[in-house]
Amino acid sequence: MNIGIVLYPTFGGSGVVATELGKALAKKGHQVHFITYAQPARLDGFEKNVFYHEVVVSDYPLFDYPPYETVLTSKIVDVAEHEKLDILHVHYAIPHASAAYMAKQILKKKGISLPFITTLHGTDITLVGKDPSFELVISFCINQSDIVTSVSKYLKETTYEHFKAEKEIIVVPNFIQPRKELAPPNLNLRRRYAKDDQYVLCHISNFRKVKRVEDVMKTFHLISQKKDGVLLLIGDGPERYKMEELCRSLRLCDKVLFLGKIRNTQPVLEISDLFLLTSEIESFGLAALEAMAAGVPVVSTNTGGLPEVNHHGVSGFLSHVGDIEDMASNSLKILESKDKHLSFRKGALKTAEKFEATKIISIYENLYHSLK
Ligand code: GMT
Repeated sequence: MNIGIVLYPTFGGSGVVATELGKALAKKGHQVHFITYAQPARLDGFEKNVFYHEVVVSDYPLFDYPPYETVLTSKIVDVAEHEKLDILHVHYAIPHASAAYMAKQILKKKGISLPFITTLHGTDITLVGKDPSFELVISFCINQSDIVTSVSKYLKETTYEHFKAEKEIIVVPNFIQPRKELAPPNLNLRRRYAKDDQYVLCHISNFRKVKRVEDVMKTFHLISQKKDGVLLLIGDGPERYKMEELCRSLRLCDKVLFLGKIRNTQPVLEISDLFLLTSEIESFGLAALEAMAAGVPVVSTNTGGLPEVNHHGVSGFLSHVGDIEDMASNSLKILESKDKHLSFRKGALKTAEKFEATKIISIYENLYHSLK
């Protein structure tokens, strides 16, 4: 099939899922056309059957806001017509589903049919969507999509709660490629960051407020009072400076490493003993799943879709949002002995297997075929 994928190209989970999905579909022989405003973060190779169409919005002095949605719509129409798209898969309702709807209408006038699937990832529904000014458009786009999917049961229920969605929402979780089996850490790499008797704690996010990264630092501070270790922070974003200040005031700077926007997080996960995710809300928590797929147990909050991913007492532990004492005590439970740690590592990997890529990609493929 010829498949168009519209996504946000940044480091966010929705962009990662959309890019990995497209790359996997291309490997299966489909022609995949990515449509967005910049080269997607995980689309760095030269891969067969993969095409990238950049949406360029010119800066016009009359406009206070660049008309991205209009230019995106034109690009979708152009790609659909000339690349003979069979289907369009848009990730995020705003503004991708509305651009898809508009493109579909334009193409219809030309005698071309373009069914589209909308995948809801979270921020469009849980945060932005609750702003009443978006509600009308999002509800409309959900109902006009040929198929709507959401990445968790939680997100499906929240969407029905806050929007006038009449359409059936199909839950298709995020996916990963789990390790075949647990492997010992790469000691040469690990020793660059930690001594052999120190644990390695890791957090990966875009440092948005919703991630409550200060709770990562505070939890680490509490753990450090009982056990010596290091904290590796991957990513960057608006809360970075606050984090640096907190790190200084807690006198933790020699134990905390800000490693920035590392594209391939695998090697970091492979030397980590524990992953911490302290978010206020997470519709799924792909970062936690990626850690589990590398055999790293997760201590997270119990919010949104996280309990669907991180299984309490098996792949890690869940705590209430903001309960740093509980998160620290749970972390220590996992780190307290080699045997305990190993059983949680096994539990993490086993739980991650439920989200194995080939299974989930086939679900999307079947949905595409159902619209052909
Ligand atoms: O979490 C972010 O800040 C990025 C965001 C995005 O829009 O890319 O991630 C959302 O989609 C991911 C992929 O489905 C989910 O794993 C994340 O949980 C979700 N983020 C939130 O709900 C805050």
